[in-house]
Order: sequence, then structure tokens, then C-alpha cells
Amino acid sequence: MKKTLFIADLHLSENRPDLTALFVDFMQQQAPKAEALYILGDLFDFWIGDDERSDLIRLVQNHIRAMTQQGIPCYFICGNRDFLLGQQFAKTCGLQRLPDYQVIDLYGTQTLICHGDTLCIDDEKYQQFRRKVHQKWRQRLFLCLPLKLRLKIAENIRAKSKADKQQKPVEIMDVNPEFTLQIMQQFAVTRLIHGHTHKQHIHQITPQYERIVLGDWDKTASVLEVNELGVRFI
Ligand code: LP5
Ligand code: MN
Repeated sequence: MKKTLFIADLHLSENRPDLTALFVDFMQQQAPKAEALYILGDLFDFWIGDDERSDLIRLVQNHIRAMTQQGIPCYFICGNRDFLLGQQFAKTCGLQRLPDYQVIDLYGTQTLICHGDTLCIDDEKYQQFRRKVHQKWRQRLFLCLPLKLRLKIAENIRAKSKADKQQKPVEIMDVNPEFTLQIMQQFAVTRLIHGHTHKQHIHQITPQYERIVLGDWDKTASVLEVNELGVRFI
């Protein structure tokens, strides 16, 4: 039976070889059996520009290229940590970048996919930060800086984010339910798939509306399979 796979929040980094091993295993064992793979953001722990080189980056590109060369499309929606992943990276491995919100037809069900950070509107400090770092001129300026300086800035932002998160009430770091339903209605879908909050779950919001949250990767991978019968985590 045909199936489509969804993953998010792998947070791959040189510091977590265990996550890289999970990714490699997934790309070799499970991904090739799918008809398409969607990566819904935060594939990398953070991304400071396509000109960065590392063994990890090459390895990830090689595995994605192996899929796309077999004719299995791989799609990517950026996360709040790898929103700078650009066309250069994508072109090297045939990855297709999608906008923040995308509607896809999944075996007859119109499904909205996104990273999930845009739905956390009660986290005003984050939304303010997001608006700033998504400004094209700011991004272009940042990408002109030497890699070492970009890394330093990213480390500072990460430290500030970590400290801020400890002060924030947990509820504001989840999606706003009313806003989320509004967005689903705006895009005329009955199903939403997103990541970011790391709270893997299938929420039956109403008999009609369904919200599926992908989990992050840690000891195990979180992979959602969708086929004509429905959805399930594998
Ligand atoms: O990802 P997670 O779960 O840890 O936290 C997010 C929000 N945090 C972020 C920050 C990312 O983790 C780090 C991004 C690194 C990007 C590198 C490239 C930078 C390029 C800049 C291009 C112009 O997204 C966190 C949310 C949480 O999810 C839950 O939804 O709460 O948001 C924050 O914590 C944001 C803070 O509240 C505000 C941050 C202000 C930072 C100001 C910079 C200070 C240092 C500058 C030094 C030069
Ligand atoms: Mn995220």
C-alpha cells in the first residue's frame, strides 16, 4: 500500500551522533518504502547558512539525494531553528522547499502541514523574535557575516532562548487552539500535521477536525505514516 512519511524536530547536530544514527537508519530502512517524505522543520539543531561544511551536513545531503534519485520526493518546511536552510542546500540533494503553510492532498484528505511555531501565538516574545529574523534584509545581512561570527550570534540567541523558556508558562509554548482551528478553516482543511511542540499526539479536535503533532527524536525516532486507511505513528 502506498504511504507518505512525516518527520520533524530531529535536531541533528555533531554533538548527537545517536540522532544521526537514527536518521541514517530511517533513511535506509523506512524512507525508501514511502512514496514521499515530508520533513516539517528543525531537521538540524540550528542552521547558520548553506556555506557551512561538515561531515554531518554531507551525510544528510547524501541520504536525501539517495531518496530523490530513486524518484521519491523529499519536501522540507523550515523550522524555527533551520529557517536559513536555503536553495543551495536543497539543490545539492534535490530537496524541495515548501512555504510555511502548505496544503496537500493525502489520499483524498486535504491536509495542512507546517512546522507549528506560527501557531504558538501566545508566546509573544517568540513571535516578535520570529518576525525579526524572518525579515529578508536581516537574513541577507546575517549571511554576509563570517561563519565564526554567525556561530557566535546563534549561540547567543540559543542561550537567551533557553533562559527565556525557563521563565515562560508552559501553556504559551503550545499552539493556541482557537487560532489553530481558524487557520485550518482558512485553508479549508480537516487535517493538520505539525511539529515544534514535541508533544506527539493525534488530537481529534471535533469529529471533523484532526490535529496531528509529530514528536521530536531522542531515544527513538518519531515517524508518522499516512496511507489511504488513515494515520499512525510507526
Ligand atoms: O527551539 P526551542 O524549542 O528551543 O525554542 C523555540 C524558541 N526559540 C527559538 C530560538 C532557536 O532555538 C535558536 C535559533 C538559532 C538560529 C540561528 C540563526 C540565527 C539567524 C538570525 C538571522 C537574522 O526559536 C523559543 C520559544 C519556544 O520555541 C517554544 O515555542 O519560546 O523562543 C524564544 O525563546 C525566543 C525568546 O523569547 C526571544 C529571543 C530573543 C533573542 C535576542 C537575541 C539576543 C542575543 C543577540 C546577540 C547578538
Ligand atoms: Mn521547532
